[in-house]
Amino acid sequence: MTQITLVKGDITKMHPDAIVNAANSSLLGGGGVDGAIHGAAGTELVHECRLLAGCKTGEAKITKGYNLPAKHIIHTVGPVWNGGSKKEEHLLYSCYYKSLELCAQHKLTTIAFPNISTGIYHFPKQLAAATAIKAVTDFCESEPEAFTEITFVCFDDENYTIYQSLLAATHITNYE
Ligand code: AR6
Repeated sequence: MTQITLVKGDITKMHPDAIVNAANSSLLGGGGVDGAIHGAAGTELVHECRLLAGCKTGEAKITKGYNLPAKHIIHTVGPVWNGGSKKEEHLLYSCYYKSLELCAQHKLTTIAFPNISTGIYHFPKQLAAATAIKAVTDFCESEPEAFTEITFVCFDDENYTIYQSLLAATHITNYE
């Protein structure tokens, strides 16, 4: 049984087995949550990232967490919102699903996600939240024993409010 948790705050302060980074395809750092994660993890992170040779949109790669409280980082590249006709929804779903698959392959049982693509990449927040929740619930249905806890970490009030109401409507009540 997986507990789905909603929190408001900074993902770099959290202690799950893995936190997810909303990276770009270079994996070499950037702004937003990516900048915060690289800043908190320290410069050794970018050295490991260089060895990964980038990442395609909708895919995910794993590194160590270095100075972060989280042991690992799953780097995934969300889609840039382009009006909705460029498979953005499918690609965002894939970011969440493949991050979970990669964690499960490494026997990691707790994971925290930021709201991928909803910042600099301008994905509409309501659709992004619905897509994220769908990917997580689909994964939990197919592999109910893989995770003990999956956390959605919202940095801004708007995302937090959207997740609160969507999770309530989905009857997922194990959130803070
Ligand atoms: N903890 C949790 N969430 C955060 C934090 C934090 N410390 N900081 C920001 N957010 P964004 P994207 C939220 O722009 O849209 C980078 O330059 C933020 O409020 O970080 O996927 C990459 O290198 C928003 O809801 O990522 C890429 O080039 C969410 O994280 C590009 O930005 C995602 O916003 C990726 O854009």
